[in-house]
Amino acid sequence: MATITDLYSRIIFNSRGNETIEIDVITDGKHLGRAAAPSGASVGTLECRSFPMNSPERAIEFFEENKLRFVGVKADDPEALHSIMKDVDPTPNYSRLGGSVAYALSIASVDSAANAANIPLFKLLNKNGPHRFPFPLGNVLGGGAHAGPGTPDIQEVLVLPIGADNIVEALKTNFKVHKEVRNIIESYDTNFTYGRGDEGAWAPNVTNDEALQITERAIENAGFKLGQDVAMGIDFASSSLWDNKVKKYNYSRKGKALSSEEQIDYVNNLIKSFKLLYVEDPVNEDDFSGMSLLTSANSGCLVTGDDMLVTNVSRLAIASKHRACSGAILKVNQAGSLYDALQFANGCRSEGVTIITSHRSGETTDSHIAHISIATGSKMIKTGVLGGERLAKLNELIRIREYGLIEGMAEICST
Ligand code: 2PG
Ligand code: MG
Repeated sequence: MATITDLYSRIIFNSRGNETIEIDVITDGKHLGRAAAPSGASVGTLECRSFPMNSPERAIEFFEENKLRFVGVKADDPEALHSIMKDVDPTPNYSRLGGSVAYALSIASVDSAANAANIPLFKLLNKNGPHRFPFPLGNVLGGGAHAGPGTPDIQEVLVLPIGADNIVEALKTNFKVHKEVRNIIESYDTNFTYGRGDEGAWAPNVTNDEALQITERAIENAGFKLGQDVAMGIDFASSSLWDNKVKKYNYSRKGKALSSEEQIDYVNNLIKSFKLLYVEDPVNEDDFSGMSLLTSANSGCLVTGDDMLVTNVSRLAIASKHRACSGAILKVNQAGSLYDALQFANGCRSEGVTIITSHRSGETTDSHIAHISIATGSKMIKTGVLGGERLAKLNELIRIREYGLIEGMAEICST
């Protein structure tokens, strides 16, 4: 059983060129575990605080002052680590320690324990399985908080290779559609310069509806059948569109505003028109009733909470009461420590809510979420299509094949 003997921290840079925290955990004097925290651009109000006083430097200082408290802890025990973190910082949102430290420390710790035991991380986190590959949910065209003016208000148009038999085929499918999307964009946006947003999705000057039409055509042009080989999804990131003063969704880039009822009609129509298998945050983060209407009307579509649930068990409890979500995004850094996120995953499983493990728009080249997605029984992993920091996770899934421990892809259509 690996015991923590040394800890080191530093500031490194993420894919947006912003500062983030990286932590090294050493167990038994020799086994290195390392993790760095990601960060979001469309951030849920109730996510934990990334850094104390918004300062990565302050986060490092505070960690260094307190790090000896973690020496001697069993590195494979996320709960033990969590209880010391809570002792050091009893605030509910990690406002003293910083969610980035909670993230990096808790993941570096299990990373080190897995190295010490010479087993893959997913196996350390979930010994008995079942272990299945998640389907990669790929962002092919986007706008919103992840791209500049002129791009769609909708944050992400996503593709899901539901016909793929294995992870390599699934990844190839997403790459093919992503390439084809670029070809089709050229006929819509004649000034298109192949610009891409924070997550590697194309960022053209097109309307929301055009973005969806382009993706639908790209799927067909790439030789796939919509709804059979490849399904489409949308992350509306609606809280970024919601104007609480006038109680409307502000599609400002396209010059319109929708009431709550109109937004629900719009989403329902899109689900039907594009056979969407997945919609994320289709209404603002506090509209549990609106979400519930969408969930009950669309049994074939995963109506998923991201900013609504913020990987938080109390939010999941409210959502469950309303039967608001059939899917839940799991982002460890929204919750703080790995233990918090694993508790959330347990809650989702007992409520029958499908888990989708997700990256953030600001990422590092860490690949741990590939393992976390398998360990939590996630049906999908949402981690983009292109960009080094996205491929780090996708390529790790390919390496995981070599352990021979995993039998196949998750079952997607369980809604
Ligand atoms: C989201 C994420 C990832 P961000 O909204 O789902 O795609 O974006 O990390 O900016 O919150
Ligand atoms: Mg989201």
